[in-house]
Amino acid sequence: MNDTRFRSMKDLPPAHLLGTGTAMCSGCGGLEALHEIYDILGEKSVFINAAGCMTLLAIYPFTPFRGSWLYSAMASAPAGAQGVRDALDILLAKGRITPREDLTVVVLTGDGSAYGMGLSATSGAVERGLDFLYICYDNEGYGNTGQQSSGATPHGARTATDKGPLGYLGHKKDLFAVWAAHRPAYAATVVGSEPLDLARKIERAMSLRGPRLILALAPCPTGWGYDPAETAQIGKFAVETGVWPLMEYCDGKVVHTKVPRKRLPVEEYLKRQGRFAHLFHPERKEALLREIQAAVDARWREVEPAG
Ligand SMILES: Cc1ncc(C[n+]2csc(CCOP(=O)(O)OP(=O)(O)O)c2C)c(N)n1
Ligand code: SF4
Ligand SMILES: [Mg+2]
Repeated sequence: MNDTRFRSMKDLPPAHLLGTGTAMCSGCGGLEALHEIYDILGEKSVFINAAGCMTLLAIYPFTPFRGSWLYSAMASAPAGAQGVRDALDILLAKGRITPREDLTVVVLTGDGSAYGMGLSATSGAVERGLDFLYICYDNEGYGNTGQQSSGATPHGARTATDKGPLGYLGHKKDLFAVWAAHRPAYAATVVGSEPLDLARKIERAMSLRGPRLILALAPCPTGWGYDPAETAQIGKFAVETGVWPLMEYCDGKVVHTKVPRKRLPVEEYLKRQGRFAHLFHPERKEALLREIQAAVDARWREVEPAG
């Protein structure tokens, strides 16, 4: 709210997410995706934000959003969304607001909540058919507290809690598949560096009702160890190497929305990030590099035409 171009709230451009001059890192891929999403979603929305990096966007009583914003505990954002949706429905039923004044209920959460602490509340909300948009910006770790490993951390990545020679020994959970197994109204993966694909998916999600997931890869210069200027490039390499498949689920079917014509070696993505530097220095960890590549190849085997 420090932008001096605007003297009052009325001067603000419609549906634009303002910079706040807060503690967000430059080059934040989560913020890049959120900007793009909000430009389409607009101000007729109410955000329920699980504690994480994006919570730093708000400095009470201000937020950069022109709509409403609530902050929740890490595990509770979907439960908060249920309460807000119920309250809006009661206001509608009583005629205290018109359908035109209704708001889109949005959960905004990091991966620590989405893949872990908040998963049970999320599963319950999807099971109940809650009408909400669920945006997870996935920076693959507990970023706000120093990038500890989460259920979204990729195999082999070094984090604050996995500093050993092979990095994180676990495997990234497939949250998209977890959602799809719940048969939601919609689920999609996106990344800010593919804005057209992202925009189409947000528009599609907005045209539907019920539980809708937008899972955004969020390249994180601070936690992943790369120059903030390279965020868009890192996002593109995630897609071109096949590490981050762009896809959507609707009506029981999964569709890949962008299949790389010729997938690049996964190394092209890994070698640009400090969290994977131990795979290349002081000597190459060939077995682990092969294992990571093989997992990505196996993931794509059913999608790519043979030969
Ligand atoms: C129950 C609970 N444990 C720990 C914290 C401290 N905490 C605040 S933000 C955060 C990291 C959340 O990680 P994620 O959901 O991935 O969001 P990110 O910080 O990466 O944006 C943690 C651990 C908390 N708020 N609540
Ligand atoms: S730690 Fe990562 S996700 Fe969090 S604000 Fe910084 S760049 Fe964004
Ligand atoms: Mg995170």
